Amino acid sequence: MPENLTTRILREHLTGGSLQPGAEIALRVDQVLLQDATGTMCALQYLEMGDGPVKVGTAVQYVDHNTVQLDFKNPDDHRFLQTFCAKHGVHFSRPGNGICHYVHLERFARPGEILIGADSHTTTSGAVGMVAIGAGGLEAAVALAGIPFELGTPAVVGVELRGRLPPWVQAKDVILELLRRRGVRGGIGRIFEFHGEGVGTLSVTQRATICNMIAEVGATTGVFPSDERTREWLREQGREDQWHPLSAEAGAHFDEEEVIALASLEPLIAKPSSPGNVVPVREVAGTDAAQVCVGSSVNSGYEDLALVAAVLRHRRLPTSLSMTVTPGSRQILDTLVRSGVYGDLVASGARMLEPVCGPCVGMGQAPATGAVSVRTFNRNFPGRSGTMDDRVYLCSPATAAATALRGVITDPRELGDAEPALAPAVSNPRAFDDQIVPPPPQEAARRVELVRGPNIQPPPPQAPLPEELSGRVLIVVGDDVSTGDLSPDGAEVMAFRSNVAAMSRFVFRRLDPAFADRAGSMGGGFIVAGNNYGQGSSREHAALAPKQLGVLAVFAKSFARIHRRNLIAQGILPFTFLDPGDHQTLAAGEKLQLPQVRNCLQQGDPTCRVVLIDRRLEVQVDASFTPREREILISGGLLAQVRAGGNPFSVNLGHSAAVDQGSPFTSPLAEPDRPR
Ligand code: MIC
Repeated sequence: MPENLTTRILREHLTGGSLQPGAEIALRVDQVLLQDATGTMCALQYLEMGDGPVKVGTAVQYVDHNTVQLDFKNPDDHRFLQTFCAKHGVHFSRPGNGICHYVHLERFARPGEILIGADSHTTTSGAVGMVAIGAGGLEAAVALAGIPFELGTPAVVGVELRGRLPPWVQAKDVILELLRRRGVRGGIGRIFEFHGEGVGTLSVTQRATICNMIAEVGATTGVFPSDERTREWLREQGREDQWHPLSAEAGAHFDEEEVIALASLEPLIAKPSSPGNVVPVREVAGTDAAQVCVGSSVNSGYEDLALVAAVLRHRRLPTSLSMTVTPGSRQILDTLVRSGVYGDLVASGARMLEPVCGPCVGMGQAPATGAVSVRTFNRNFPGRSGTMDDRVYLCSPATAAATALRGVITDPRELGDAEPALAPAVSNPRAFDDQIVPPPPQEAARRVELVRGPNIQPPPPQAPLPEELSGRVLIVVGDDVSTGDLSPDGAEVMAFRSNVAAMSRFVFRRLDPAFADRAGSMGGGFIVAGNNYGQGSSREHAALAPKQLGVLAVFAKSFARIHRRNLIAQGILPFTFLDPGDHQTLAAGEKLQLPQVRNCLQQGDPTCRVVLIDRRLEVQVDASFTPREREILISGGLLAQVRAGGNPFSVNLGHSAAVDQGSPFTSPLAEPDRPR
């Protein structure tokens, strides 16, 4: 049968299992992407598995999330990461170089390779024909250790693109169209592969926009072919030698099919407070907007910002409106300056931000009470902007520019038939290569001392699953709870990403401010949830922090992909209800017992029993874990399992001593003669 591109890349990297839908496979990893907000925990967990250089071809640590340095915590993380990289063979991209996904696309992404990244939008690199998958920090650490990445074989959805986008309709509208069709759960367990004549009409950065937000559909990733446009991109980046053509074979089979006629699309917008809440812009046109934010790991490319500048050239923003613009990388920033685009934006009254994640993760620029904020970002989960009852809309740069100009949500087609001409890009792609520091030779690396500040503390320990679990239901939540509710965005909480105990105080802050105290007084317990629990980011803190509070298992109608993996990696049992109606049965405060749960997993039973002690009731939950998942859960987590040498695909890390779990205010890692 003619093969699609996804299957080809997976097959070429297969180290175990077989490529049958749903069956477990193990994949050789070529590249690992890390960012600072998930990177510190990743590094600490790597050090708990072993020492020495990472065992992956290319690993890059970016600093782009926690860049608001309100006190010592974030700079301490940066310094720790910089020394970790130098000591362990990882490239280090200093703060200001840009948002990890843009810089990775510019400097490292390669057709045909596999990238695992500790960030859900790692999928962006699919734009050049990579299989690029987001994962938790611990899973990224395992990949750094050279252990293949394991997953259930995803279904491949072929998305045929026909024709060409009309004026004012952009790549963002293509992915918003997919979100309109499928919602935020419609991509779970799937890779979306784009093909058809319309593909060639899209540049690599347009493809990156689509791949970035494929994460919002819940997908494993998105993949574009590597074609002449890819070659053009790599040439512009001074890396044409890394190009080779890749595409699906003619008549390739796909498990599911979608067709998008590009010419028939219109400007779309996601209303508050879900990326899946998509309507045509014309339906909400005329809504007052107080803020417009352009940028983030999506729509921060040169063409995105140059279009906004062209719309605003020689115009002034309405006084009632505040606008921010974020370039995706130092290279893009430089191009904006050389091409005159920066000047046009400044003159319009826009606030120019540095190339970091910034307002996309609630690092400043929170909207005013009740105000509408129109953003080109990828997520608008409730409260993510920093304002708890925010009203954030997601749209393309064209719609954002038209909205900024008029002060009300505006369909950009109202600005005329043709888009304005863009200032030609004057760029110097390799000018900043030396800002990404390659790791030193091994001899020098050995002499590097890790510098670990007082806020950097080890993750909660992993202990084997006991024979039975008991405790109370701590909270019952509904559908689509995002990881932002478990591990909130913003400068205040994210500064505790390397201190799980401190961070755990903020779990469910928005939905139930007393949660942490209650979990503490009850000695831990269970979470009951609806569909798509843990949607959104890859932050394993959404599992680490509940673990710190003693959460033992989550019962949900369904789980988001990465969060489910993070729960398993941290030894929290993710059960789905056999009867979704049981979501109503398990009330908050209910005392539960899971008798013989260890045995249930050991036997591979398809279901486990949950006893409601006071009501003498019993419900059955789905326990159809894969053999590997069962093994991890029984060990108490992925770290425990790898350290016990239990990983079926594991390589010898050469070493497995634990990092000192002692005083957080001393730095055991900095002691040069400490045997490790
Ligand atoms: C996001 O967009 O939600 C983030 C912030 O980039 C996260 C990573 C994190 O929480 O550190 C993600 O996408 O995984």
